[in-house]
Amino acid sequence: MKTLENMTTIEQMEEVSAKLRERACEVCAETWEDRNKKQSPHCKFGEDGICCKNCSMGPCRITPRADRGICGADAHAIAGRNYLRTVAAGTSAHSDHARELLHILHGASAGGNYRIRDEQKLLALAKEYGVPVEERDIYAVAHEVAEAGLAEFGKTFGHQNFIKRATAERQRVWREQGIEPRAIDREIATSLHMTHMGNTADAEALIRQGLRTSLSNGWGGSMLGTEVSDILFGTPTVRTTEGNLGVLEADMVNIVVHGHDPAFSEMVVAAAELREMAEYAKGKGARGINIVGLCCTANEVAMRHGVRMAGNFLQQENAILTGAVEMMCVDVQCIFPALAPLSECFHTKFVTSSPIARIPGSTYIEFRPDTAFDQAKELVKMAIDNYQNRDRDKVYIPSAKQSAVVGYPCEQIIKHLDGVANSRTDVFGTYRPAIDAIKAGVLRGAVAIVGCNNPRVRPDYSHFEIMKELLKNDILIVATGCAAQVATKAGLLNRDAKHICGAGLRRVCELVNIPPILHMGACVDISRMMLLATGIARDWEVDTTQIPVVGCAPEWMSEKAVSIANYVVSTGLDVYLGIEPQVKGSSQMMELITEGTRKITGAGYIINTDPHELVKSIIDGIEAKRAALGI
Ligand code: BF8
Ligand code: SF4
Repeated sequence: MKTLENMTTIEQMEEVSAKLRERACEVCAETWEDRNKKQSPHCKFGEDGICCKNCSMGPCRITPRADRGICGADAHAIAGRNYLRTVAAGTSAHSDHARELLHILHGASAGGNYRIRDEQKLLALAKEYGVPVEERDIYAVAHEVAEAGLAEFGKTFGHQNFIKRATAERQRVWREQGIEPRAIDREIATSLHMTHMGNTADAEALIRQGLRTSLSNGWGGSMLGTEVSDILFGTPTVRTTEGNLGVLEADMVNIVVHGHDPAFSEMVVAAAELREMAEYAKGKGARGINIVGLCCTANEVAMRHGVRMAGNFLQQENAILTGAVEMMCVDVQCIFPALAPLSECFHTKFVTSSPIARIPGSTYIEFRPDTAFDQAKELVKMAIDNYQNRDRDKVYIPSAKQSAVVGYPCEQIIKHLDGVANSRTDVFGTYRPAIDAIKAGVLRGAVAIVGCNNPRVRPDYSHFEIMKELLKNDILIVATGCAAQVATKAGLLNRDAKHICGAGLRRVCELVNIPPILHMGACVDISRMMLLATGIARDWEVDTTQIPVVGCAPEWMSEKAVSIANYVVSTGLDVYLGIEPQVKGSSQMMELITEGTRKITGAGYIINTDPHELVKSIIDGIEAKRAALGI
């Protein structure tokens, strides 16, 4: 029987990082640790959100001597505007990712680079959009669905289509509170307009627009991104894979795909799997091609192909520091510009592919849907050719890796639950078995752990501590993004991890044959979590805000994370944050994000930078929800 001893601890992960950092010194390279030191202490005005440079009379900063900017904007207006701009930027990133995918769907064809992999999902979406399907070619349907999806970005009137998927109560709340999301681009533009010099100075109005904009992400852009990825590349299914830097191979051509948009990585993975490429690699003295993922791309390709995962956000430099990576190819988001100079210290080719993420010092090969597969083959060949340039003396591949079970979109969760209740025909396709387990107290509730890692706290540590404690307390975890990668590296996505769970959760894991942390995908897939919470609430016949399910981002850092946190709160789920949002300089904003939103959506943030205190408040929060439901 395995125990926690079989897990990889944070100390062990840190030991590996320290060794790799030493190597960085040897090759005169910098890492985020070095740059973090130089940036510390951080600018207090920025940290508190009270620096405004929205016009060139500024920048203006709020100090004890100056309680208003030149135009008269106070700390609340400035912090509120900065916060709303953050939500808008995060919304734009997720939504633009979806837009790219919709264009690819629009160009998909039977003989082309991109094809339909999940017809059922496409037909279901067509039905939702009112696109006729009878006696039509599947690609004609796909193109019309893509047009309908693209229309969500700039629709002249009305609201996001997917909000109809929410509970009736949620829809009522959004309508009555005036935060139903309109066109995605409109919400982003409105946010930028409201925060332009001389416009909104009222913190609550800025918060409300933040909620509305975020809803156009969670129940708009992100949800579209997930739907279209599933249609084009297949809805993920349960697979076993491995994670951490030990997945790099000493005698193979190592290619790392990093970023977010699966349109790129899918092609590179497909090209790397070609027999001709394997033969070519052998001809160059390698045992074969080893393709691995980083960050959210890792989650995407692991869930759909079982591709192994090299690590999360703060591990991106470590991958190159192994000296064993022939090529790192990236698309968009969460890519350190530092990878370019770092790659130059090794033989690694650093390839950028999107006009959205241009990085000096990289090899830029713009990826185009019509030539995607040929371009991917060229890239793989380029990586193979680079194998001979690897300096064996510079190679250090840490041995640490863990096996992981991944690929639990809502469809798979339901399927597994059905397995438990297969003798009861009345529960087919529902979350009722999970609800029964929660009602009986076998499971106390569920937490969605999401987000990045962040040098502001000990990286990965908060995730790990919170996860262990929740599992011990019979709380099921669903995870995405870099949080899911922490669980992978630690070994918590292993079915054997049930042994560190409380008796109730362990029993459920055994019965359903699942790990105690369900990997639901990339950050864009937090939309899946919204549908999961909605499905549970619906089958329970309550609203999402009542169920003992919450969100937690222990080490978040990106603008996308702020947009996500806002749509999770808008969906009625409390969000527990381990990093403080940059609004501390405004008492009104602090009140609004923790309490004020409760009056609007029924949920808010609970912030605590101590992971042990944070997890205690999560457990208390879940127990309070249970008590309110009378269970
Ligand atoms: O979208 S968790 S560091 S990789 S932002 Fe980025 Fe954060 Fe990782 Fe994915 Ni999400
Ligand atoms: Fe200063 Fe107002 Fe201009 Fe901001 S908008 S920089 S507070 S004058």
